[in-house]
Amino acid sequence: MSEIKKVEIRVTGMACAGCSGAVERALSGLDGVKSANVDLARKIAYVEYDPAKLTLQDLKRAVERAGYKAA
Ligand SMILES: [Cu+2]
Repeated sequence: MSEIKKVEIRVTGMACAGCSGAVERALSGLDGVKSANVDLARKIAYVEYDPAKLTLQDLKRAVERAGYKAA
């Protein structure tokens, strides 16, 4: 069993709760993501994921596919 990693990803381009919900769904839908919570006011996505299945880069790509910028 591999260790779960926690990261904070800065997400820009979100304007409302619909946006943060879309980012959460994009991240949660990835195989290997245990949890994804987006703080709209702080513009940060808090993600717990399995590094054996995904990289940080994969998480950022999912955010960008949903239409937002990840840093
Ligand atoms: Cu929105």
